[in-house]
Amino acid sequence: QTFEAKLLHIESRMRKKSKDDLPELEFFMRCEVQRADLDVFISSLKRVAGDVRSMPEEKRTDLILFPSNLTSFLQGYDDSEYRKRRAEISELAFTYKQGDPLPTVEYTAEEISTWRQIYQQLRSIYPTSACSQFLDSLQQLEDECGYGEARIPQLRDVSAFLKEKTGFQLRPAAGLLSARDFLASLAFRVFQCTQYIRHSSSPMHSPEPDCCHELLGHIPMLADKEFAQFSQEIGLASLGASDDDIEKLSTLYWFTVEFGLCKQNGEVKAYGAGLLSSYGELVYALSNKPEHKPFNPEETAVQPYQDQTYQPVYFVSESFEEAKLKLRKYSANIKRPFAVRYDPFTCSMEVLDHP
Ligand code: HBI
Ligand code: NLE
Ligand code: FE
Repeated sequence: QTFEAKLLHIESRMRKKSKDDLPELEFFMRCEVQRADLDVFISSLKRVAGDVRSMPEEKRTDLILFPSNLTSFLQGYDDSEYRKRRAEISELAFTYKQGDPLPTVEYTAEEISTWRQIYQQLRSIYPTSACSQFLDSLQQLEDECGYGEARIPQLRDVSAFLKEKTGFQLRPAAGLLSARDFLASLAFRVFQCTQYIRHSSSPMHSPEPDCCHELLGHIPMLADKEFAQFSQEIGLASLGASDDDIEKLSTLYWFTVEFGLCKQNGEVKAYGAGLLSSYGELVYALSNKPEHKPFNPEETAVQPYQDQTYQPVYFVSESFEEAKLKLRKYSANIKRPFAVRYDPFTCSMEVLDHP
């Protein structure tokens, strides 16, 4: 029996049936089929998959799901308590499904004390180190979204704030995702955030993302319209790109969104999230120790980078406007099998003809 089915989305993840089982690969798909073909469709899937389940009718939504297959997580910390806590918080992200309310975490006194220390130190140097867009957004987050040294803001509140400002929404992530998955979600104005906090022994720099990095580094920047647009455009450029191009876009992302510097009133300021969440690297990046080069996508995209310690080189943009225009020109030359246009009203992609 033949019929037509349109695959609208596919997402894979590792999932355990119960706590002590080995994780199995699970696929989550959204398809469009004629109602009359539905039973045949499901039974043909059953021939190739171990276990097929469909969503109950009332839970079927038109929301697009995002990939979240993890490449690596957990630094080799020697602290079993800490590892246990990380696993517990990561589990919230593993079991999260698109459309669920964002999970909240009750942070411990020790975790809040790490946050407080980071907040105090960074807050004192932001006025002289951070770009003006960051400072404006941080002020708003402090006024309207509970930011401050006393408590760690919850993703749920922050996501609602961002949605209002720039349409960005958050999704919990258990750790580092593959570059392709991470960039793809940016195309839909979805930002994947970790929820655990770095180990209390290294508050001033962590090689991995943690909630301090997401909340202090990324969120204030994503609340800026121009920057949100810039971030989404890197994501859009990644859709359908080859592995080589993903590697380049990922490097561009690294030297802009994570470690970018920009000029403001003749001074160099930080806008990269990896700098704005690390007191150690923020001070270092703006000192005369590292090299500063002008941002130029062709050159930046192939610059080797450091992901365990401070960068030897940073790229300086004249403005976000300039960075965006240069990135657009760069992206236009990426070869891909299809072109897409984002529809902000339905939050979905429209696939255009072959370019
Ligand atoms: N995953 N959760 C998470 N957070 C990131 O910032 C992140 C990632 N995966 C890949 C990645 N960043 C980098 O490769 C970017 O250069 C895309
Ligand atoms: N180095 C950053 C920090 O300490 O907050 C995190 C960078 C994540 C890519
Ligand atoms: Fe980051």
